[in-house]
Amino acid sequence: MRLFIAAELPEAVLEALAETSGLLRGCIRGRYVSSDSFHITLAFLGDVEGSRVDTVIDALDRGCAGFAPFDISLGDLGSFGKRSKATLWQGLQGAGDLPAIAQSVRASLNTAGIAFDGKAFRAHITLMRAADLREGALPTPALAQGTVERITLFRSDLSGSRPVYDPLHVVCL
Ligand code: 2AM
Repeated sequence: MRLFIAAELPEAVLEALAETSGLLRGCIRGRYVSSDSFHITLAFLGDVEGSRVDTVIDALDRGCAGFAPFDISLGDLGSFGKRSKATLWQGLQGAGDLPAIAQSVRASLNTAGIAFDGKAFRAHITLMRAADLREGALPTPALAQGTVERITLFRSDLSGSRPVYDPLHVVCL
């Protein structure tokens, strides 16, 4: 099964992201991430054997041990990839303990022998995929802050018309 570990986002931040997504709908073409799917990925594991899931959960628990809830605040819009087919995201002005948790969880996955995408962690919330940024200025994004309280192991199901993310295990900080 396809797995990733992500920070769940506080309500005020989710509302601001939905507002930014609404502003983008007026000016940028592409595939919008549904507002019930916003998250910040800490580690993308990809396909993992079902028999290894307990090991992943154990590594996630260990990686998050000792961390307490912390505040984050939304920042500017940014993009990855080609301007004609970009991943468009909103970044963070204040990331709190997110980089430290990402590092700790990744170290714990390494120790457990669980593979993951090794690209450097860059805190972002994807709002659109295949976005055409060649025309039209980006809007000023809505800003908000709130407290991150949960780090979650998600299963990603890509079999339907849009990705569905099911929580398999939640760590309450
Ligand atoms: P993205 O939003 O920047 O695309 C589920 O696919 C989550 O895992 C998304 O948040 C996605 O980040 C992230 N992710 C990180 N590395 C990935 C990869 N190599 N393939 C697919 N998703 C990846």
